[in-house]
Amino acid sequence: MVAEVRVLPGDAGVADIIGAVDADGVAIVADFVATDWLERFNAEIQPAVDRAKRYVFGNDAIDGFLGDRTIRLHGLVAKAPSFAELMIDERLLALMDRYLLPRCSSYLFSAGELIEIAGGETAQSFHIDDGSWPVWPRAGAGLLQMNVMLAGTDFTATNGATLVAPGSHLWEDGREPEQRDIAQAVMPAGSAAVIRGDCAHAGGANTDGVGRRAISFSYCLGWLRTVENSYLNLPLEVVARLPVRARELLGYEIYDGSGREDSGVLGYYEMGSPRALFEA
Ligand SMILES: O=C(O)CCC(=O)C(=O)O
Ligand SMILES: [Fe+2]
Repeated sequence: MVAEVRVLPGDAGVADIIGAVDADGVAIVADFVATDWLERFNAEIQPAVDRAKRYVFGNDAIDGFLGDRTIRLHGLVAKAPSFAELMIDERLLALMDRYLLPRCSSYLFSAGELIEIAGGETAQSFHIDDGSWPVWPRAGAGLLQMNVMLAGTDFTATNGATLVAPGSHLWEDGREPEQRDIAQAVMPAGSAAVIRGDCAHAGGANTDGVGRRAISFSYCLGWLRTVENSYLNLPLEVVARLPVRARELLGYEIYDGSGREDSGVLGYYEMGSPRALFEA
């Protein structure tokens, strides 16, 4: 591995993060969350991690991608209420405004996933998360989503720190990362890697048996189907207690494309905004 991921200090401004992510498709921001927030989140989520059962699709490609020594949990804000603070973090939303608003009038929270890699897990295949949607060829298709990979525990070279190919968001279609293109997002707990949806990456191999916990979450263009079905993963009474901005991101607001995008309205609830659900 010779490539490197740029590491910005914890107080890096939005412009600095954008500068690095524009250039490389990825950047790490150190100390992105406070230690006490991370302790709170990890304590809240632990019972769900302990109960987690692996879902088997029976499709080798999907099951292999998700990993057989990896715990994955959705519905994060129902399992760990402190996640609500992270999903509406001001700096993150300023980044999403910059990357996603040029192509939609509002964006959505696409998925929040706890990804805990245990000993013996092998590396994932390289992919782009924009590949969730069948928009091919990729060249010229534009960015569909942005991912944030927060280290819930230390990410090390041997416990599965995310592998990434800096600059791959600018590659032509079909180019696969070679060894010299690959960097590893080695970072202490609390750091965050911001990864463009068109930047190639993969979960790393865990060869030392030390658990690697990621809080991986993404935002997508508001007219796409979200990766996670939060309408079903989050009970309505949980959603009702969330800040309004979090509810909007989860789709409890109408998508109004009738302005700049010259398109239509999506996500109606009874011919109006789902916001009405909380305004009784
Ligand atoms: O766990 C990781 O480091 C990466 C996981 C990933 O990229 C994915 O599941 O899409
Ligand atoms: Fe991914």
